[in-house]
Amino acid sequence: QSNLGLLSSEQIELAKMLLQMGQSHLFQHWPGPGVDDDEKKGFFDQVARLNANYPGGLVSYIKNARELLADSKEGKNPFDGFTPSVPTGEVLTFGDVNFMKFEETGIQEVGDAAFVLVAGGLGERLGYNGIKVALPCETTTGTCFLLHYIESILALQGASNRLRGGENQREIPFAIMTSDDTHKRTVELLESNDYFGMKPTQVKLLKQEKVACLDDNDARLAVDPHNKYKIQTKPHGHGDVHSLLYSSGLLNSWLDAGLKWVLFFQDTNGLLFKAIPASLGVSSVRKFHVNSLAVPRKAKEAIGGIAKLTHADGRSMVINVEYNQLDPLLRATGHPDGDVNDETGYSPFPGNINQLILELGPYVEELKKTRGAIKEFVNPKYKDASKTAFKSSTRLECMMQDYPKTLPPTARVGFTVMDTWLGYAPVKNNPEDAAKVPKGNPYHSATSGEMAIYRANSLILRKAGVQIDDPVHQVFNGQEVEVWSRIIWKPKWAVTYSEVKSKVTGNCSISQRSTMVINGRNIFVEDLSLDGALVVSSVDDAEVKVGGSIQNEGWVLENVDCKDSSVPEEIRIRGFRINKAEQLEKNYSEPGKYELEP
Ligand code: UGB
Repeated sequence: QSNLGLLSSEQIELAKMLLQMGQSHLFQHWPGPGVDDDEKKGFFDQVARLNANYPGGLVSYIKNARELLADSKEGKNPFDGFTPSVPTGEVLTFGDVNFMKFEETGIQEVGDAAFVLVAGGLGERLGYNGIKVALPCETTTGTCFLLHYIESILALQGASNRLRGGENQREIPFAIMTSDDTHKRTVELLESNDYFGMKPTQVKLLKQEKVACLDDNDARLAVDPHNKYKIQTKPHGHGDVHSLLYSSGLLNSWLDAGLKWVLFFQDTNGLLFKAIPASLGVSSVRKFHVNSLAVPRKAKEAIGGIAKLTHADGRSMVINVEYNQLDPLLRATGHPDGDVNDETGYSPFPGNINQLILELGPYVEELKKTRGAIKEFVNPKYKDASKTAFKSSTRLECMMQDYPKTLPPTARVGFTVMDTWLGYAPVKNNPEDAAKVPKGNPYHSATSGEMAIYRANSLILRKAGVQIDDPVHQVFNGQEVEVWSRIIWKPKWAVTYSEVKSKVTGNCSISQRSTMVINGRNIFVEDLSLDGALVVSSVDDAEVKVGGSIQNEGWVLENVDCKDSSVPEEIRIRGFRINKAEQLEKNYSEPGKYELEP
């Protein structure tokens, strides 16, 4: 107590609260008054922040932690009483009549949507030194994830506004959740690139705070090993996005502006926008309050499984079961082999890709009750079987896909499954770990993420009638991948499959070693035969017909060793660089009608 002499009344209240909550150890090694007074004040500033940033303050945090730690010690199954089964959802088949109808509806709806990117994670598994959204999603054009996301949202906005006509034009809001690990660099990336063409007022950054670490089962808060006047903190998880959207007032402002949908997505999926129009169409047609996007899942893949959980008392919900919990849950409920593939070669449970589409009205109603608090969990690593001590401090965590857990049974919770090639290719694993992924399971590396974009674009053009060569197999950073023609189009060229189809006509062919970059809205590919590299750019008012036979040395992929530190990190983590030997490059910067003939 004698240590607290110079403190304000607010700080004294915080100190009393900590003492009442069994946290006296935090003050144990404090010297007497007059020594380190600034540091002591700094300590209380941090306590005040931790207290303010958790619903119910530190008292609730410590109480919740004690309960969850006791359950964990007891080995209590969080799904106790629930039996998992495979739910049914909407299954999309790319390019069929249904798919195109859903896309059409999606474009009608997208002007009433807001997009939310969760980008507070450091990407420990990837081990990249920068922020993940600054990584190129592909190196043909060098477009980084954040630029790609913004271009995609602007292209959807353009498509929606063309449909709406002169009045009722929309600017689609874009919120980004950052953390102390990513905030500054995300702001710098946006500001140094003029927000990648978006209006700065369209973009809102919400920074999540870390939560206090816990040293033992009594939820004693951990002192920072490097500073005795600081509590050690760690990230609380992507689930924070809900409380931040609520407390920032953004959700209400979106509701007031007449918006209907909120679309959540993660930091490194270069394919995601290809499936957005159709999936939003599904939400609208099926009247889903919650729509989780999913892909076929390989057993033990590090993505959650979407399951229907039915309780002995009759309750049931469709929810993500996280990848580390699916196997024990299955084993505990009569599936002795746990998380395994069935005769299709995939897990029967669709894989959660953590893209969620929520209907705004019911979402706001629910958050009025919960203030965005999401069911938490704790995952301590115990020193031994007595489960009394931890190997290192732990903390409570929460996940954004657990939002439906508090919803009443009347809520319409559904999901939409699409082909992996169309919608999911995240960049999460470093080259060494990716090379160790069991054969047949996806690598989720920078290499596979980039190759997946070429593959998807090739398959889409193939479906639209372009003759595209089969891929070749190559090994980069110890990972064998399919290498398709390097075809890239900017989102403004086409946001739906029917738009792609309207822009490629006649007899077109593209060889496997070719590269094609389309950077313009009104570029029409007709009777093109490409064997080499072609880069076409145009302003919106220029209409360009691209055709004829083009042949040159093209752009060649050259192997790079992931350990070669003379090569920039963003290149060496993919194991190849592009040698731009020769290309036909055209830029139409004035309005008008043009024909590109070689
Ligand atoms: N993120 C934050 O914004 N804040 C945080 O505190 C933590 C993360 P990871 P994870 O689709 O591949 C998720 O680490 O959590 C952001 C799903 O839970 O990449 O292991 C972070 O920046 C899982 O069910 O993934 O697994 C990133 O954008 C499965 O769907 C996002 O949250 C898996 O993703 C995800 O963080 C997947």
